[in-house]
Amino acid sequence: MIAKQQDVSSDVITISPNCVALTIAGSDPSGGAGLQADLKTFQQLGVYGMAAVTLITVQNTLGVRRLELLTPDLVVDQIRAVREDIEPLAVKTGALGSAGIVEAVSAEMATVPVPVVVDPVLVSKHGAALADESVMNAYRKSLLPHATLVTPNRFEAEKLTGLQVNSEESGIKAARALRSLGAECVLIKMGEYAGKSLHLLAMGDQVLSLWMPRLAANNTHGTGCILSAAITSAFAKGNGNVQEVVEFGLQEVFKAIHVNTELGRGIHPAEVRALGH
Ligand code: PXL
Repeated sequence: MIAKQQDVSSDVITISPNCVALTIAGSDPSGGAGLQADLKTFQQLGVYGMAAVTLITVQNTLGVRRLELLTPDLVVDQIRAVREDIEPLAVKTGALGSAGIVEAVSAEMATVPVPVVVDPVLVSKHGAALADESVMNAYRKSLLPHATLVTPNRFEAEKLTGLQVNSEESGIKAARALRSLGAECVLIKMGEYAGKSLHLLAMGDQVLSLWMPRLAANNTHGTGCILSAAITSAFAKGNGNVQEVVEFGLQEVFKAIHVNTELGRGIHPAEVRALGH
């Protein structure tokens, strides 16, 4: 039987061409982190998402079992193909995996005229190393000078600066040091202090301490990716005020942790649910 064709012309919506973002990141097949979290976050926040893959993880909510890197030229080819056709209005980088990929992506970022959010996925929020010293060096030398905003956790801030980061004061010093490495703005995710969650935002000569209530929740898988993706979405929508986009991102993560997915037997994923279903 042939279905009757429906008149859908009244259902066609046109999206603003100004709402396109690109993530350059690794795959998490369980959907909680990596490029999957980025794309879902873009979508929920009204941004058309594109993704260039850097690496593939084999993981679920219990942990990562395997990791395979793509070659730097394959990563670059994806970025160029996309940009020749659809120029994003903001870009974010997630897990890049090797010094070669960091350097190749950095050379592409040098030609990007829009905000670049760099989430340096180097050390897990529990302190486990995810990248070796050569990757660290490549971030320092090649990618940070192209970052509009870099969003390390406190362990990543330590690795990138060589400074100890274990207090608000030492975090402020590290944030300034990261700016002097070339990042325009810096957001350090400090974790829990005095029962609250602390983020330090360095812009120009200023370093702001941003405090949020701390939630005792188990659905925090992917929150780092969600934060940088939400910030990238706000940039893609045309907000150039860094403090505003960072505060927007922090609110979205706070709300995403309230979405109790209860999925998986490990750390449950957080999820942005801005569309109301
Ligand atoms: O949240 C950091 C991160 C980024 N990218 C990928 C990941 C993870 C953490 O699991 O798997 C692909």
